[in-house]
Amino acid sequence: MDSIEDLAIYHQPITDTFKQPDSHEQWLQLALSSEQVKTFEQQGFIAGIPVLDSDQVQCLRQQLDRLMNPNHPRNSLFYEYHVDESEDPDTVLFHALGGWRIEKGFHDLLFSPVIRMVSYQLLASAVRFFHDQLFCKPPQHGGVVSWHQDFSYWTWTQPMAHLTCWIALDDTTRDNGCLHYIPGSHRWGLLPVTGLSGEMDSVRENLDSSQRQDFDRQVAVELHAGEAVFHHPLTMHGSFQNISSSPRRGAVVNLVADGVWSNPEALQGPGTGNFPILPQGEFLGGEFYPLLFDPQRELSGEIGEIPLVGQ
Ligand SMILES: O=C(O)CCC(=O)C(=O)O
Repeated sequence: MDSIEDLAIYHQPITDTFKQPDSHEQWLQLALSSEQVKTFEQQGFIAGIPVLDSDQVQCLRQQLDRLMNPNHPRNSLFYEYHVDESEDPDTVLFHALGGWRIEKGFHDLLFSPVIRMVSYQLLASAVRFFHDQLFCKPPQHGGVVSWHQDFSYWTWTQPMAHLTCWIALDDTTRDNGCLHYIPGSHRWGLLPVTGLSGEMDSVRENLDSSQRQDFDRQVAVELHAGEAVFHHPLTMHGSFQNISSSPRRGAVVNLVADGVWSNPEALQGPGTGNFPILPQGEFLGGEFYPLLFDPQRELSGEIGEIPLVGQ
């Protein structure tokens, strides 16, 4: 593999980091229970799903250290790369999209069998990769991610059939800036964008009185390293600053149902960076949007026993 090879050309795992199931029974063992699927439907998220073992966490942490170095030989492949350059490089606040093109562990994370199976259940459809993200908050750093709904940034793809899987690479706690959610907010509809950085609660001004009551019932989702939380594209979520003495690192895999199409006419202004946006009306597919789970192929058509959203 040469130094600038783009890993996006591989639409299957490149390493043995994530062993793939080879029978229907093995897939079934990874599936959420019907209670967990109901919880997702009621709350708009389901937390504490084990995705990585400790070796996989270690492997991704090492590769993340490399990705955070702006001199990485494949840095130009990121879709977006944001570092707070005024900070010391060891304590930098980091948000980037596109790590899957650059480091093998983050490429193969897309093919985590748990992510593949759970996304199938929560999208109730064949699953395509949308994009990935890395969110790292160094020790004792502001790093607020204001309350938001992911779909408010994704209207350039339609219809809304999206899912987020946020994976902890450190134990996440209230002190180090774990994710917070508003249960039931996925039923609020799409609210205007109020921004990701800055004032944590700016969204509050757009809420009606019943939404404000929900807003006050926000919950912190603390995770062990290697666990994930899956959330609906309209679920309101955000994270407070890291006031602890250790980093809070997270990897995100964003997914779509197969059949979602590109709608760049909805994009306003700059800000899409190096994102591989397809022409208007084209179905997401091709090099940058691999198919991750096809129930007909993986489950040989025997899909009846697996609980899905909407059943
Ligand atoms: O990692 C964070 O604190 C924010 C993550 C987030 O907003 C997201 O994955 O949609």
